[in-house]
Amino acid sequence: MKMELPITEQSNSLSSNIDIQGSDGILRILKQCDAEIFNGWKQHKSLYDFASSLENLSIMAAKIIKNDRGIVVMSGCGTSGRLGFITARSFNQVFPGKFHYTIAGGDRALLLSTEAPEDSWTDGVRDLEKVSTSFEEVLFIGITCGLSAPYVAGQLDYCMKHLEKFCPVLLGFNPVELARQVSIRNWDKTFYDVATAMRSLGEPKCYIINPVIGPEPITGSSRMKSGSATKIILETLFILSANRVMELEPQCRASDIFLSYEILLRCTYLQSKSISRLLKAAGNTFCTGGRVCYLGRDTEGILGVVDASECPPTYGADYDDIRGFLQKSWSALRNNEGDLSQRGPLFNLDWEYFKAEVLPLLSEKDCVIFVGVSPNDAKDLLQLIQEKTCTIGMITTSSPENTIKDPANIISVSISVASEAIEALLPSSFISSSLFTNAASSRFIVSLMSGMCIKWSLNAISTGAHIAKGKVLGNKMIDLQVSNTKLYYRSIGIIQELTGASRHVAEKYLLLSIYGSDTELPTTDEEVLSHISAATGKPLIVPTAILMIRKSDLSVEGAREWLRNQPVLRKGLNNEL
Ligand code: F1P
Repeated sequence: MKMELPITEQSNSLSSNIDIQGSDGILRILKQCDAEIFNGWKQHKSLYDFASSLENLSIMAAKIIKNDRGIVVMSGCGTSGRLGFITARSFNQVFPGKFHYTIAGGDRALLLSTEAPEDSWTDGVRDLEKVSTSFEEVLFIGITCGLSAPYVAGQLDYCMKHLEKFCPVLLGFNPVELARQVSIRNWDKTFYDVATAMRSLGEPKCYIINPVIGPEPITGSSRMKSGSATKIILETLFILSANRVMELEPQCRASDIFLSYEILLRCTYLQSKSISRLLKAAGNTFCTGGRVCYLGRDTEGILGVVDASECPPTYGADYDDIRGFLQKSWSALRNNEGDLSQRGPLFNLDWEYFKAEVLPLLSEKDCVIFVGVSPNDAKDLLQLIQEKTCTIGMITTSSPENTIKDPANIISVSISVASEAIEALLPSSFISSSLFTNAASSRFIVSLMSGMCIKWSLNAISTGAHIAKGKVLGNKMIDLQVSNTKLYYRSIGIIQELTGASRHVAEKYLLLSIYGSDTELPTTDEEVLSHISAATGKPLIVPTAILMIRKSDLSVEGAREWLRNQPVLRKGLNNEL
């Protein structure tokens, strides 16, 4: 029997021709796909169906937050881990020291893709033990969009063995039946085994929050809709919990908070025209060999750094193609391991570093986008960048009455947030609480809201610019890094789908492309891990394999040469998919 593909790995019929759209068309498609976060997908339970589970969970979270020896730990791999980190960082402003995170590969993975540790269930257990050892009660939220990461599976399993201390929560976007059933190295369990064990235990011992939000606009790119839904769910949960800890009346409801995020989505796409101009500018930058730099500060700036960090694994981008810089750098991040800038140039995030090392290299083909920073906040830097004649963009959010006037020669995306969204996210009880002064509470909530709008805008720009560069065929990423088991098998699926080849043939050509030579190689679980290490860091592996199958007379070298001359694969295939 053929196994149904997990929904997070399926292709979205709304976006099947996204690669041949102009920037306005790309945005229209993204808007429709993002709407599925709230509308749901087919017969499955949607976000709103989880409102009461989240409200129950918020009672548990509030109890743990109130306990002097209780903490919340969020954990995940790649984007999921980064969003856990960002949420912990935000809510520590409300309840200092209560929110912790673990991420596969440690803090370097906040910036760089390090997918290999995602496959280690023992690393997950080790990291969880370390963070939780001195506490007596822990709410553990394991985030894995695909219900697939071994790192998270190990942690959830560990929690289930210690229910006297842990309340495990699985957050992801597939039904439990579609959790990953691939064996995990050195373990007798699969992700599916862990998820079904959690389901048998049931609430309130453990929670599974897994609304189905439909396939990603770029197949498998869970940084997009799944990442946004992760952010919405975590923030909703902790806004509810904060209300409970502070014993505020009236209590707000999860569905009201979801509704405000839904309004925020509309507010964001109401600016489609200006986002589209910025997307087009970033696309032109890529097509002429230029670079895109995000310059941001605080949470919005971190979202810029994260958006950029996801492009190398997703699109085979170079780290300098698109890069985020953050005012005050590592001290603004407030991460577990502190300042990592000594680890090499890619760990230098500071605006000062940008000014000294990047700015001198900029020219008219480059594009600099300020994220959450208004022209007045960066006057001097703005002027220096203007002198370099590069394209300048600026993404900000504001309440309707404070909308900034577009500065000359800048593509400005000013997302004006509707007051309805502010009201629901900022319940009156929150404002009048004694723990929170008015100004602090509204600043906090506004930063959550603008973060959401900024994430949607940046995802659209970086995705659209890579489409313009030819890194998407149909709606499939075709130049992904083959750097862990999930990505290895995803690559085989992409090759199969775009060539019609059998699984065996697709894997054969994948290996041919990795090793550059034509020998039959074994594909046992152990061997797959060594194929992954051989593939890690190598460019154009999947496009090379596709091309060799589609143009049967091409050698590996011939295919690589072909791609150097014509990076947009679909054009070279006469527009045929
Ligand atoms: C985790 C993840 C993704 C990343 C890539 C590899 O996925 O790191 O964030 O984009 O697909 O896997 P998941 O565990 O959240 O499904």
